[in-house]
Amino acid sequence: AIYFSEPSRTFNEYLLIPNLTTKSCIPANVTLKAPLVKFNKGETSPLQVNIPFASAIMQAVSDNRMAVAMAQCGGISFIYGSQSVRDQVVMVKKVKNYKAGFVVSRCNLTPNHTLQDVLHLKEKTGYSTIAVTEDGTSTGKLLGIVTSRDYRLSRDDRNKPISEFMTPFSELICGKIGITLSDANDLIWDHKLNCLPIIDDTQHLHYLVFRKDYDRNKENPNELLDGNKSYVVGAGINTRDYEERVPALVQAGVDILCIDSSDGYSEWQQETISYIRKTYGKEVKVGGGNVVDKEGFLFLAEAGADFIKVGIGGGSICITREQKGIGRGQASALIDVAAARNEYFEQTGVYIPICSDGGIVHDYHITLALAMGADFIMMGRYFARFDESPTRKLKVGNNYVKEYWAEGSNRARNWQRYDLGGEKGLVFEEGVDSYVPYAGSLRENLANTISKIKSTMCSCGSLSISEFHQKARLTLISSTSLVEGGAHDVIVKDNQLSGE
Ligand code: MZP
Repeated sequence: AIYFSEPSRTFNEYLLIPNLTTKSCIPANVTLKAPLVKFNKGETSPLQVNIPFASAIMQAVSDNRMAVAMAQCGGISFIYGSQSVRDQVVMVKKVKNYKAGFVVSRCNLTPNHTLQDVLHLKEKTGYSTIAVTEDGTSTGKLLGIVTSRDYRLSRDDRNKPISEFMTPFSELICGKIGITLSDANDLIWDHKLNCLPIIDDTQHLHYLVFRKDYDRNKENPNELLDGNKSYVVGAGINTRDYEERVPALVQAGVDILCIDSSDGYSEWQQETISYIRKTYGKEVKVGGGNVVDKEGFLFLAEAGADFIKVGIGGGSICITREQKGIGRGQASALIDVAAARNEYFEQTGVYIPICSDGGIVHDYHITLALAMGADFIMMGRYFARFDESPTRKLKVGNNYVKEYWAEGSNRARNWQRYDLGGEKGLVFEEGVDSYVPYAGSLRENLANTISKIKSTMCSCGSLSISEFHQKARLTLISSTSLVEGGAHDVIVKDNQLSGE
């Protein structure tokens, strides 16, 4: 046997050391743009994300709804492949055909109707948001909307025209796409997010977002969000049915593929990539993985992968290490693969982005992964907690939770992810079925995470991820300094103790 001299390390064992922060190094100047696919020295990647986040290729994480939300936030989802080709294609098409703007309900009023008319219509239909159009028809020009907030504010002004209290279209930008206001129910203004949450008939939550700086010359909401362009979306594939799945996904307009496997250092992946290259040349982008060392990286790089995913056994729901005894601490895996990627770049002039997949527990782990050389980060648990994930929200005890199950659990039965040839089927489980604490909306949580990352990057004197790769200085921590890192030697107040 060959023994690695260094132990297998995790993110928890590292910290960043600050560099000089220059005056221009402020969060507003930091860009988190990241390459998704390989590119030659001096060029830029043909596919990039504005934030270095990918949602995991999992049933409990990445469906079409998550994919749209991720794309709207500047990241990317890889729609899970553990479903029929047909169902996966439907999801990809839903993302690609997603149209910005919103359809006006059949229950409209004109600006000259009164608040009394609004209340009457509300009573009759149950809708608490009413669209106001020029002529009161659903196809008429949209002038604004009246929400339940307006009714509350203006109870005494029942005879005043709507125009006095409606939210004009000029202040409205529609984050929702595809449902009619008439499909919506139970609308309550969200003061914190400054937007109007809408739940459609499939119980999915959408938002109408209001923005003050809206360009008044542009009246068509369709023109406002991202033009006729469609959202970028990825999809997971496997090494069994790729001759059927890949053409169907390509036809549906998928932007990038990723071979979804717990162990990517295999001839099966080489064959799959080679099929894609033979059939589509460089046109169709495909990532490979997962690997945890230089050998695995080089194998997939030579096989032609456009990006390479790193991580075995570190996922929050993963029991591969317990079941099979393979894997590697995520930090060690990443550090090794990043070094191999840099060496490969120096030798060939080809930069292959690497994605750190799984094992992110705290937001700062994301920053550490970027510092260690990851170009983007794939997460499951993180995204499963949000409204946009495809799973049920439940109340367990006094807490709200969302379901989150592993691809190698009996629930998902994604045997292709663990396929090593031979018989089809999942022989033993490599993951668990679990709950994660419900955490609210993707957008709000992402904004918080991103501000932490940017702030740390400023402390480390870096304005971009590539600069961070070069400048970051990391230190291993001892177990005693780990204690020093949390609140210690004080009595931490909580509501019960302090009586607040
Ligand atoms: P995490 O973000 O929840 O820690 O990890 C998500 C990652 O765990 C996924 O992207 C995938 O690589 C991995 N995963 C998914 N299912 C299993 C399993 O059944 C698994 N063991 O390890």
